[in-house]
Amino acid sequence: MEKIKKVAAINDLSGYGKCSLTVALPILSAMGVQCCPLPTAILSNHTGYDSFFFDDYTDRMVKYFTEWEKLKLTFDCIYTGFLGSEKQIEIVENFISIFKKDNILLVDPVMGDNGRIYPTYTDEMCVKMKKLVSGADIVTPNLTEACILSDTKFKEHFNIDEIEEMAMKIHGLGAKQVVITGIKHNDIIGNYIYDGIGDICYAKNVPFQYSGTGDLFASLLCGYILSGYSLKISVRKSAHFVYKATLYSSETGIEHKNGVAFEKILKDVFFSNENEC
Ligand code: PXL
Repeated sequence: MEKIKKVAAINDLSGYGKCSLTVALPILSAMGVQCCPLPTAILSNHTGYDSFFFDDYTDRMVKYFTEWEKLKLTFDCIYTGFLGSEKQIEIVENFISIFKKDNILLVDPVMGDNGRIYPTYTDEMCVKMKKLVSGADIVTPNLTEACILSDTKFKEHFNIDEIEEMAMKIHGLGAKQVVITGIKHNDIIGNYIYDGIGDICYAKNVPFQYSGTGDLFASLLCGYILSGYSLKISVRKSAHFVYKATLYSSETGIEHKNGVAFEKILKDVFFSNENEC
């Protein structure tokens, strides 16, 4: 019997708006992977709404994972997402120093989107995030985050040479495999992969944007990698599933900030065909 792989998912719990742990938990479970959440913050709803309750979990995180240490837990992957404070990034580094062995560290550097930094994110946190990224096996910035990590000024459109340059800079920080997500080009969307050699995977795009697609992509990528697929195939499969979920969301008229609707197609996660991209 194949053993169930475990992921330590360091991310926030937002009660409404579908992002972070409310995406990672169902997606990884559907993929046959156990998701063990380490909450970074508890929010009533994500920060894309005009108002939200935000309870920073920084002071409780060490006590929380000290119990995991006592239990001698091991993880096949450490997956980090939205981090709520500067100190918290240091705590995550501490967590990594204890739990990172020969397992995978996937850092989704959740800092912003569409050229804008999220309201809870400070400049100091951006600097600290670069340090966290330097130890990552896989890092999955969107274009906005790639600009921050590579000190590049954001603009709407980048050509492929400019994207490669950003990816090389992030790789230069120390991240082994860089996946820059959400490179829009008419009705297709690209994900640029760089691990010393550059490559781009295209998938179909839907001209609608939903919150949580970055978290959906990173959670899927984590699940596919742990299921034994190569990075490139995992990127293609993840991109295709995100396309299907976005299409479904747009067809059902969901408002973008209420989040990408993946629930009804969750069973398709294993039939996400990289060749259909
Ligand atoms: O989806 C990224 C994300 C994660 N967590 C919180 C957010 C956002 C994006 O708005 O607000 C709390």
